[in-house]
Amino acid sequence: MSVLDEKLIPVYEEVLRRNPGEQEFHQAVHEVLDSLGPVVGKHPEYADAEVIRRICEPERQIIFRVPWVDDQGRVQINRGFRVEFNSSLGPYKGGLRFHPSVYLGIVKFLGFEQIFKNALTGMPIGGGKGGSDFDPKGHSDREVMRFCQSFMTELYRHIGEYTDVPAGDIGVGGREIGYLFGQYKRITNRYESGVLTGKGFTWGGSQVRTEATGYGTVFFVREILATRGEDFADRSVVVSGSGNVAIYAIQKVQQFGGRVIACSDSGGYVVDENGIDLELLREVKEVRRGRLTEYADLRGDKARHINDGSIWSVPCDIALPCATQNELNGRDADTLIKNGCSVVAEGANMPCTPEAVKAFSAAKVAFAPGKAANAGGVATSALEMQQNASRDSWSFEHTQERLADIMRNIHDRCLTTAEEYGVPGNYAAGANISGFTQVADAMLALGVI
Ligand code: NDP
Ligand code: 2IT
Repeated sequence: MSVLDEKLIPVYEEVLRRNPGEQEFHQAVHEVLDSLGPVVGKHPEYADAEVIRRICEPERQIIFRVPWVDDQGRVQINRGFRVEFNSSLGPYKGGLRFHPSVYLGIVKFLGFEQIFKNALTGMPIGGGKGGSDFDPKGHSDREVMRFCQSFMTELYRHIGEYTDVPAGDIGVGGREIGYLFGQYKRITNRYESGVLTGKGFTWGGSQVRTEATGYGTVFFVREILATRGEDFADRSVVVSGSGNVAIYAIQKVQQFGGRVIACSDSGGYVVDENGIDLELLREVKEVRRGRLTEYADLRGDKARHINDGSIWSVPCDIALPCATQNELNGRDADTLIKNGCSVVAEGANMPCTPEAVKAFSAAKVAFAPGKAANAGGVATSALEMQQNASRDSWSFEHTQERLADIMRNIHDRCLTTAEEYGVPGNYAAGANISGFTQVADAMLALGVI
């Protein structure tokens, strides 16, 4: 890891001391602090008011028991989390992740990232995140429903349209949001559409929210390419993951004329040189909730499934990590660089390790950090909240146009801020500084709270 500005070292040491064992949270904090050296020099008022130390401490952390009964009649116990990190710009906003790896350190890292990401969208939303170590994979729809109902039976008292507005993330899609919303409605006896986003279109959801994160990432890359007078036509692209973000990133790349030649899940990756068959992928993943091995079987000779090694060994012009944190390490970055990759954009949250980011920077590969490049999902959630508040519903075209504008603004904001603080072309520093200063200014205005 790089060395922090001397004023920020005690802040980081305090984070390590107060949050032992939460490695992903430490990493996320370090990555932001790493960009703030030029900011503390220019703005002594932030240090005077201890803004950075306050930002690193969540406003509220909720941990709860989630008991439920499985299809065999056995009682199962999971752990639920909601970390309400920062509400200076609006109600806490951020997804829920259901995955066996979830513990407090993961939820805090995601909540911390969310503060700055949400600021970058320009929408009035604070930062939060939640989830559970429950794994929806391998459970029946009824088990998932009973789990979601139990989860919401505790969570409902902490959330609300003006308080905290969860959405999806890994393992939480339309099905789970439906069960969660149903239970919230039942307990509170309120049809409070604005309490959750990612709802189905016929019951308070927004057009484009399903597609928004993947589309947004590709819109962001389109802006990067445009700065060089380039576009997606005939570019080869590798997308990791094959869930919500990956599927719609693949769709938009294809619409823009690019060729996505590989994608993955936790069981390995497929290489499909003629381009991923999106219809088949959606059938396998969205309808059957199946594995990529099935995709490869159904694709016959056209695709190969590889269950060891790294998807990043597949040569490409553009790499879009869209699966999970720390899935692309320094070695992977070196391979991508050697193979001529010139743009990397994070559809997932913190998929690139610090070593990978450093390698991209040294090789002058354009690197778009998740806070900026995957902000389209939460931005469209904020558009869903807007529609719920006004009891309105917009067309697909209009909503997609708003999303494209938001991604263009974030792109430009990153570049302008990077330039202003003496790190031209550094999207990661631009995103961190721009998101941070907006939140810090609001915190100064609101007093010591
Ligand atoms: P999904 O659950 O729809 O898909 C996740 C994909 O990533 C699956 O293909 C899954 O494979 C793979 N994956 C997950 N965990 C691991 C792991 N530990 N190792 C290897 N592969 C893994 O989630 P999303 O597409 O919604 O989320 C993907 C990423 O995007 C996450 O980092 C999330 O935080 C981020 N994100 C999501 C947003 C959204 O709106 N949904 C918004 C912004 C960011 P398998 O099925 O085998 O587990
Ligand atoms: O990481 C993220 O930005 C999300 N999972 C989406 C959050 C949201 O509230 O839409």
